[in-house]
Amino acid sequence: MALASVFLICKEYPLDKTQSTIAAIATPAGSGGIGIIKISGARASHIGERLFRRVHSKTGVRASIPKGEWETHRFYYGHIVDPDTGHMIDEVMIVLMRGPRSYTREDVVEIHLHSGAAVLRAVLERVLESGAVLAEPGEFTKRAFLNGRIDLTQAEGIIDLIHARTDRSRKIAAVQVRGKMAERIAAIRREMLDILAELESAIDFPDDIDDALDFIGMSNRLQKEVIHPLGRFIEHSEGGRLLRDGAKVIIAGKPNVGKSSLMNRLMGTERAIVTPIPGTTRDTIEDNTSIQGIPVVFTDTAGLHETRDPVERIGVDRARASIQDADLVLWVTEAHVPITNEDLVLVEPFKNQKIIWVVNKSDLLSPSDSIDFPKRYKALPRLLVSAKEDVGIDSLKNQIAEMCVRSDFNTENPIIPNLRQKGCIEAGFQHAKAVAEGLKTETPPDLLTIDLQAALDALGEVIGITFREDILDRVFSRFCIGK
Ligand SMILES: Nc1nc2c(ncn2[C@@H]2O[C@H](COP(=O)(O)OP(=O)(O)O)[C@@H](O)[C@H]2O)c(=O)[nH]1
Ligand SMILES: [Mg+2]
Repeated sequence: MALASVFLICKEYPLDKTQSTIAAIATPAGSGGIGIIKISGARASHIGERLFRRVHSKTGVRASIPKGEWETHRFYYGHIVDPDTGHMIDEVMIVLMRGPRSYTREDVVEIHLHSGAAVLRAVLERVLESGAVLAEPGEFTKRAFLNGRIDLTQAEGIIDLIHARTDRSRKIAAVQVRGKMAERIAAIRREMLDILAELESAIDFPDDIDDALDFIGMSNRLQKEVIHPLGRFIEHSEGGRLLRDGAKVIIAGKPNVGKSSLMNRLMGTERAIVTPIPGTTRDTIEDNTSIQGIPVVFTDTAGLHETRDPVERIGVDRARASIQDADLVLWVTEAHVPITNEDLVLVEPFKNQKIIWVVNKSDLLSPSDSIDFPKRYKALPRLLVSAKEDVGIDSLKNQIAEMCVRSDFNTENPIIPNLRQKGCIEAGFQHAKAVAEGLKTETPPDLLTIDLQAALDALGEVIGITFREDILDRVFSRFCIGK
């Protein structure tokens, strides 16, 4: 049994013991307080020994640490030297983390230097000369995955954590890094494996099928323990995408209604140019911000109208295109100008999208005025604001946040699949549904096991029990070098 499981691990995590030792600068480019060079692999400690000299604090005597005397997880103070000349390159702290107690589970050496491009480059060159190769983007994390320290969802969580722009996105990523997603998927798979075992025993002992198999019970179990939770994952992934990538909110309307002014108000900057001249904004302008912890990408667009000016026409076409793939459209009109048929013609093509009708320039409305709103658009959420006087902008932000993320969306302890994971989960969901249907109609067990196995494989791909090399490449290429 022990031997069999070892074999399984080797098959699933093809570990090449001869694989190269990798190195990279792990801190961002530019000058900073410190810069870190990270080395991982079998030659890491050898490289450390070759380049590092300990400096005795009292006598100032410099000496390399004898082979085998490096204590793991301990910082040493000293110099990195050019091994050919013995000249000091930088004053450093160095630490060796012997595998498997390291990020990659291999021996890892970190050199903490005085940052600065020239110093870092000089030391990295010596490290490479000493037998390391330059790491590819995400290669340290890829090794952590291949060596079984983390599963694929944790690796993806690490990327999301690095890229998280808001507190909510950070929390979602942290849940993945802790392995919560993998735990849930593994629990669902265990349930499926139980059912698979029952079906298989029925195939092995066909005479006992009627006595042994509780088709309806199995179908119910599948529904409750597998199909339902997978369905919840799929439902949540849309909210997750918004929290990860940011909601695309497009500000659109006729020329001169105050779109650019509104953009500036929502961003809190003077990003877009505002003038009384219609047609000032000719191209779309994009900027990132966050509202109540939700990352939002606002796009200001050229005013929609018929125009013969070719440059303006391109702007108008772009505006229309970005409206099409918006998560939310802020349709802006003016409070003191009656809504006309032209407005309705313009808004018609995207009436099926999420829209907030923003009635701007409320400051030009006298208290006795009322806005005559077209009947068929009365159901749309609408708000009266003044971009100029900063009136109603907070309510607008609340409305935007509410419409971007569903209110029943629990961001306290969220497990939300990303697009890749969602694809695998959907495949697992469909196969599991086919099995549940088949169980109800007493389909022969051998046919059911095919679908069940396909569902298991799809879920295995989520956590990386089964994986394809091209998928791994795609996942890890999203990292920066040095992670
Ligand atoms: N009175 C008033 N004028 C505004 C308001 N918002 C924008 N404007 C003015 O309307 C004109 C056009 O504004 P702009 O933001 O460039 O509109 P856009 O063409 O839709 O981008 C400028 O003169 C702005 O100062 C508002 O809330 N109240
Ligand atoms: Mg404008």
